[in-house]
Amino acid sequence: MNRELILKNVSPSWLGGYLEVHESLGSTNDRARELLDERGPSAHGAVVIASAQTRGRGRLGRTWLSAPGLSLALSVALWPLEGEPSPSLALAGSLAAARALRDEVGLSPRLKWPNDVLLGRRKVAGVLLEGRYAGEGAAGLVLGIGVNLNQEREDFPPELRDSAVSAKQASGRPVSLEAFAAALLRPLSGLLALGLADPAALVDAAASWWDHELDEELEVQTGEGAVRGRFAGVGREGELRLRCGAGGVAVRFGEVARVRTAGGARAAREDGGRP
Ligand code: BT5
Repeated sequence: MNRELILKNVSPSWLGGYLEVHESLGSTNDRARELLDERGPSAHGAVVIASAQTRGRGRLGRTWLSAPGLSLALSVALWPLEGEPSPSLALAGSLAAARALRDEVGLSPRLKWPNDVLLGRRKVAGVLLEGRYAGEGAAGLVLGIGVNLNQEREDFPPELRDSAVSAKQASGRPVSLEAFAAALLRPLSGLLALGLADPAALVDAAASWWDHELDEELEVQTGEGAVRGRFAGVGREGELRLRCGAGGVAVRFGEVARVRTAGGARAAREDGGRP
C-alpha cells in the first residue's frame, strides 16, 4: 500500500497528520496503543493502516480476519480531553465506513447494532473501540475499523462465507485500498470530532443508517441471556432500546442474534447492498 497515494486524497486535518502505513501488522489497534504509550496526548489523531493483520481482533477476544492485499485495517489513536468516553464513539467508525462504501464504491450499506456494517445480510466491516487505562482512569482510546474490500468468497474461511462479504463481491469491481483509505478518513475526521464533542449528536447522525426498522422484532443475546423486543431506536449513549410489552429495556452490550423478517423492504435488500 502506498502512503503518498492515500495522502494525495485527503486534506490535512487533525486526523492522520501522523500516518503509518504497513503491509502487515499484528493488530493496528496494538500499534496505535503503542503510539499512545510513546507519545501521550500528542498521539491524538495518529492513524495506523495495514492491509493484513496476523492477530486482528474483534470484541470479547474474538478474531477479525483480514486477507493480505485484499482488506483494510485502520486504527486511530485518540486522547479525549475530558471524561469517560461514550461507547457511542464507535459509531464514528461504522458510519465513516458506511459513507465510504456509499461514496467510493456506490453501495448501500446499513448498520447493525452496535457497530457492524452490512451489505444485504452480510458483514463487510467491523469496529472495535478500546480504552487504554493508566492509573486512575482512561488515558487514551483506540478506534479500529476493519473493512473487507477485494476478497472473493473463497478468500473467507468456510465458516464466514455466508456471513461475510467484501465490497468487490457486492459491487462487481475491485476497490483501490489507497482510495478507500482516503475515502474512509474524509468522513471519519468530522464524525470523530463530532462524537468527541457531543456523543449524542453522533447517535443522531447514524439514525437513518440502521438496518433495524422501527417496531421490528429483535432478539439480542446479552451477558445475562436473551432479550426480545421491538426496536425502538438507539439511545443517547448508543444503547439499543427495545419495547417489550408495555415497558422498555435498554441493552448496552449484546449481539442482535436474530431479526425476524416480514419480507417486504428487508427482502429487497438481500441483493448484497447495491443501490
Ligand atoms: C468486530 O468484532 O467486528 C470488530 C472488528 C474490528 C477489526 C479492526 S481491524 C483494525 C483494528 N485492529 C484490530 O485488531 N481490530 C480492529 P465483533 O463484533 O466481535 O465480530 C467478530 C466476529 O466477526 C468474528 O467472531 C467472526 O464471526 C466475524 N468476522 C471475523 N472476521 C471477519 C471478516 N473479515 N468479515 C466479516 N466477519 C468477520
